Amino acid sequence: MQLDTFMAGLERRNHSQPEFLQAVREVAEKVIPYINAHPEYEEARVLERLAEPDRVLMFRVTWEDDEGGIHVNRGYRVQQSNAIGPYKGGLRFDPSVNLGILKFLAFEQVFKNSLTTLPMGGGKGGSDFDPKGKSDREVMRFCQAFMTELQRHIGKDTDVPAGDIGVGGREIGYLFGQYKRLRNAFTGAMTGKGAKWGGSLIRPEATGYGSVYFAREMLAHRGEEIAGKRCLVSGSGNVAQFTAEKLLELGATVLTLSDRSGTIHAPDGLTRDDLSAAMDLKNNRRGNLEELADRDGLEFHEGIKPWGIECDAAFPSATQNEIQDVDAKTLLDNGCTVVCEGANMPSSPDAAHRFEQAGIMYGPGKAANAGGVAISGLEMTQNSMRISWSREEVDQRLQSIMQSIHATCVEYGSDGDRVNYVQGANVGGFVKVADALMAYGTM
Ligand code: NDP
Ligand code: 2IT
Repeated sequence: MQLDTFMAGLERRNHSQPEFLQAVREVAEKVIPYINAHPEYEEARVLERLAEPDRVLMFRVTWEDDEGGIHVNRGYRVQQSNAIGPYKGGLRFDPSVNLGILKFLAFEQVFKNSLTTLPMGGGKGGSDFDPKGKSDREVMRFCQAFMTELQRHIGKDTDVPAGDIGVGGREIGYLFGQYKRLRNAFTGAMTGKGAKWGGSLIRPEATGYGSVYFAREMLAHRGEEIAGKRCLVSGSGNVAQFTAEKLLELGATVLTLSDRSGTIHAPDGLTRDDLSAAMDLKNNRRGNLEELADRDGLEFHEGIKPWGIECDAAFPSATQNEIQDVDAKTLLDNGCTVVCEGANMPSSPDAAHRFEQAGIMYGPGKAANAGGVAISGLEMTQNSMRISWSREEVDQRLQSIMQSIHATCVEYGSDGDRVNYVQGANVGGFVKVADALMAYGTM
């Protein structure tokens, strides 16, 4: 099997979806050599099948603003693969959302969910709705309209959505409330629910904490520790906040947070108070980070990303392609030896290749940020059992899942005394799903 031939076919059918093509190419680069060593996968066309979603749902969402104006948005759910469990993955509400972006995210999710060790297939959905500047009641009406259509396609054993960019606890509440009402059933058909209404403790923290646990594993494998490391964090949403929180707890220095307006830089490191102020600003007041510029010890750099600041470790936790090749070069020139992806596909292809070639500890998103969906999987378990585990129990399970993802990366990605985590995560995630497809025969 040839990478170029495979990609040429894919490009013909998906030419207007650059992010999807980027995500598939990254997997194919690592998986095709493995397939060539195991020809049964090639004969069964396993990679071709995985690159074509099981189905794509697209629908109109009509909702009314506070002044009575009518708005039309587009809703999506990409059900990529249920080979090893119900479709599972988040919903993204952002004006940039289109089919190609959701297909990239759904494709990534298949491999990520496989790595978690839990029985979850892959999916993703969302809308081009922009929650920014909308009142709570407008967001509620949008979520209710969105779920009025989506509810017929999801369910606890079918497809279990959760949050992503622009979808947090508030949105999950409105979405799940409408699901429950229309189906007259309280089931675990969504995750990320509030702890008082079926959610799991630690789910809000899980992606960020998990990302730091993964960095800790990469460092431990080289006999290093996270305490004392100077870290850049991008984003200031769910993933970034709890990445920063865990880094502070483990004795690292957090130099930055960022958002669409720019970067907050704390040359001596963010304090816990700074982080609390950022959380209050982003979660309760939904403002921009520049509002923190007048706090002691903080500088605000408008329109700038964090990557130019000297650091030991980078935790990109905002969005796709936020690290371009020039940023990767700067990070490496400045001595950065850890890149741990809290976001999905935050490194451009050139940037990712540069990190791989430099042999640094580069944890790709599908391994490093799998802690969020892993705890979603545990939320599904707790819902099915109708029990709730304690914080300690869930956190312990999160740590051991991140350890086992690291071990899978070592198993499939060892290269001399180094680990190529891109190779390890892609091949390690692929094998389980591929073997399931083989077991089912032609379908
Ligand atoms: P949030 O909506 O909570 O936060 C997103 C953050 O990233 C915000 O600070 C936002 O800025 C910033 N951001 C978004 N788009 C851009 C952009 N185009 N340019 C600059 N900054 C941007 O989302 P999450 O924290 O949940 O998600 C962040 C990333 O992590 C995404 O890639 C997501 O797919 C991934 N992820 C999320 C998981 C989860 O459980 N939530 C699990 C695994 C991965 P602003 O505040 O200005 O809007
Ligand atoms: O990208 C992701 O893994 C998520 N947004 C979380 C998905 C989930 O189902 O918890």
